[in-house]
Amino acid sequence: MTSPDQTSTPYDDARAAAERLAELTGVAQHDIALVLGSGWLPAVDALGEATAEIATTDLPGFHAAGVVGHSGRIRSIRSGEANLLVFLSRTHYYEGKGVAAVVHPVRTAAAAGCRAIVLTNGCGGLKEGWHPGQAVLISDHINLTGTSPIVGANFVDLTDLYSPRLRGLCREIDPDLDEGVYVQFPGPHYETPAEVRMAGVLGGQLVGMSTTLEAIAAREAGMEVLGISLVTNLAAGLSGEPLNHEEVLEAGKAAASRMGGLLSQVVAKV
Ligand code: 8IG
Repeated sequence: MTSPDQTSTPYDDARAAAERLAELTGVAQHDIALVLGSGWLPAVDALGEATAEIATTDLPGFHAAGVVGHSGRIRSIRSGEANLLVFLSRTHYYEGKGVAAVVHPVRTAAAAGCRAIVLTNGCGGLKEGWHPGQAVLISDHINLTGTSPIVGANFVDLTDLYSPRLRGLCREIDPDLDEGVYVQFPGPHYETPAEVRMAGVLGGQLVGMSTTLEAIAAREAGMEVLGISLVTNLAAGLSGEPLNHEEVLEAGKAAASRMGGLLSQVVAKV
């Protein structure tokens, strides 16, 4: 990665990345950002033709992708009147590169002009009746990482973090979409069955390793936030089977066309 100089803030770094993004893609301003989580990559083609595709490492401040199924690329897609900025991968908290690295794409998207961001992820589901391959809207979150992307006395309000307006638009598209509270564990190990029960007691229905820090940074930057989880597995201890990452990728493939349809209809309405 390019190492920013000592005096630059994360916001300066994001502005520098957004400037380079505009040069490399030829797109002066982007409108809506999407971050594709585990299992969501196959849905990207439904969003439209790529105007440009670059490697995250072409931009200052980005690290190489660390997970199979996360490709380390950024695609600019023209969709109707909107320019979509699609991150085909994310940096996870468990990679140990720091919280600023986790939210750098979010801040770059804001600096590039995006007024809304769609954060997707693959996760474990707790609610009875949910099945692998099902999309669930994130209604709220519990951040169990013990940290924040915000440094300093900036007391950002997180009431209605996950936009009721955007969730409403999603339910106009698919009235069957359920909602749940997303609990971010630090990972990279999956939860124990006892921790899954704890998440349920705390009021969670979705367990994962991403999204909450990005949502906070997006709110700080003034973007509207939509969170959509793909339940790729029943949370540990609920299915009688061990968890594995291949199952996640399989659930994504199986759900790809439905998720692609949902995302393309959502961005048309945002
Ligand atoms: I995909 O069951 C996926 N990511 N923490 N727990 C956690 N993260 C996940 C899970 C899960 N499934």
